[in-house]
Amino acid sequence: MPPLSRNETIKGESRFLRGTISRGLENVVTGALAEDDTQLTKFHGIYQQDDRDLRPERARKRMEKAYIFMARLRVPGGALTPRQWLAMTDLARTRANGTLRLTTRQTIQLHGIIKSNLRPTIQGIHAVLLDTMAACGDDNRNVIATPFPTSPVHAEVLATARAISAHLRPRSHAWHEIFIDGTPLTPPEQEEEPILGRTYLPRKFKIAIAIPPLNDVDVFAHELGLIAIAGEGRIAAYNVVVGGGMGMTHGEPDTFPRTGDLIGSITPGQVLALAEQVVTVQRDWGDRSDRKHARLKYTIERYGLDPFKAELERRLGFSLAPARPYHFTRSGDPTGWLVGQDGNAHYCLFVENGRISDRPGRALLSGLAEIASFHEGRFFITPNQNLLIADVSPSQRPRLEATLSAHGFDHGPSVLRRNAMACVALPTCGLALAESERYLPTLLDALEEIAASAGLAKDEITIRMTGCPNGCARPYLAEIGLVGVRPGIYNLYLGGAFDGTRLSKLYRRELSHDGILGALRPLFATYSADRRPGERFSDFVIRTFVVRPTTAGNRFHEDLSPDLAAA
Ligand code: SRM
Ligand code: SF4
Repeated sequence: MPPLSRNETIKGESRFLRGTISRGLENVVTGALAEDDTQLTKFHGIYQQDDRDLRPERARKRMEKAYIFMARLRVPGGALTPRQWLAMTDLARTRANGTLRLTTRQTIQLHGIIKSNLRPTIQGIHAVLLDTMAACGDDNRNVIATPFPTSPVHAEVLATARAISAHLRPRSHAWHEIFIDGTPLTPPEQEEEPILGRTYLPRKFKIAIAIPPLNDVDVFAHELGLIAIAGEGRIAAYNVVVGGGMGMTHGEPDTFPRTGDLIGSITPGQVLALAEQVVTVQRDWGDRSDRKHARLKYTIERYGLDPFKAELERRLGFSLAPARPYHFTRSGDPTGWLVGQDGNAHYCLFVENGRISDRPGRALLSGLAEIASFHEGRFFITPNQNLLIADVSPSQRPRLEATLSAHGFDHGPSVLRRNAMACVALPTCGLALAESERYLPTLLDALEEIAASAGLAKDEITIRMTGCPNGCARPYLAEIGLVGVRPGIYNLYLGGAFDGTRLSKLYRRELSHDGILGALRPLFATYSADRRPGERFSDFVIRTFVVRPTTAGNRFHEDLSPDLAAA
């Protein structure tokens, strides 16, 4: 047996996620925590980072890095009340870097929190009945679900997302003890983790629920995907997808993104048992020696899908029913005004790369805080870094629009921009190889011009960028994916399906800004001239042999064009 990874020992010796975090928070000699504790804080939704922009200067001055922390909320289904929104705005202003960052998993990150502000931040989150538990770490992450109340089954799906999240959450009281109360609610030796186990999961675990025809959650990118099958205003069944994931490492072909496999269907009453047993199979079968191969997608590749399904059904004590028919039409979010069958109006606000801030000419943080002060409905963060202002009464609609306009909100970004997203990357992400959130807007300025001159100004094409191959903005499911290699240089992927059902393929390696434009300009021109009626950009590049389709997740690195394969 290969030796266990270091993280397994850290978890096992942590006394259910306590480590020495409490002591570290009180140590004023350094702005950092002990190294092992930085692995444990992830289970509490907290990452230790440093401002990478400041690294050279601080190194020159022989100062320690500018340590800061990121706190990520657990918000199943993305739903927040206006009061909670206001509290998060206040924390962003008083304890963090003055911004709220909406994420691709339907939650909020607060960046730039210094160590002495961590406890007050988490207490401020707790005060409005929110938490950051299991938002990161080797556990079940924020459960995401289609946020649009326009679907008649949305309320049921939201309740299911919340129930799964509560069921799979760590049972340890460490979060309360360290950040809220200070005293143990339960002595650690009396605690138990009946589902996750003493050493928790081998790696992160992700769940999404989609309501067709919208695949806004990218249901095939998750360890466990549930596709709600509606019947007469209620959910009749959920189709079950297992083994999806995005991350890979450049130059290591045994790491790859993978779309999940559809293995059958269950009734709504079976959801919690199913989620629990998919987790326990992965808990027991997942690779605990090599974290690069520890996700469920590799467990399924190693054991095979049929043995995995057989073990799952054995643990469940029942067989899955055959999968039900379903149809997706798109990924991403429909932005702008939407009206539900009950007549309620909802405004899906496009938030560029999820960053909500006040900057000259565009005070989105203040504008949304003002809206939260009079809005009587709910807010939903979408899985595409946007914000849905839900349940807007007709009388409030003009006030909402006027408030957005008064704060410089742009109601008319191009369709290209509305279908684009980028991960955080620099300066906070310790793993970033290149810019992403700070660079994509500039690239889009140029691509908008190219698209317009090719006659594609009104065409939806999904573009996603990440600063490294980990895949946080799910670039391998975009029609155009750009993945950072080193500063200013990106690999270009093409052919991910518009509805999120097919992975992309590497098209060009190591492109600069001009290289990206040079590669896409002729493709936009031929697409505009030669496409078939209704043909999507990604389907066109496959039909015209620009790239070959990825037919299964583990074939992502195969069937490259001859020049790339040879390189
Ligand atoms: Fe991610 C690590 C940001 C969604 C795959 N991700 C990170 C870290 C925490 C960097 C780190 O470990 O030090 C990034 C923090 C950056 C920062 O400064 O804020 C980070 N990931 C994000 C967010 C904020 C991107 C965004 O711009 O919205 C998303 C937060 C989600 C949330 O709210 O929970 C985010 N990350 C994703 C997704 C998309 C998804 O889940 O749908 C993926 C791909 C799906 C998947 O997991 O396969 C993703 N993040 C990763 C990976 C690669 C994991 C792998 O096993 O392949 C890492 C690195 C790791 O875990 O070692 C990573
Ligand atoms: Fe950081 Fe890479 Fe994730 Fe971007 S994709 S946030 S660079 S880990």
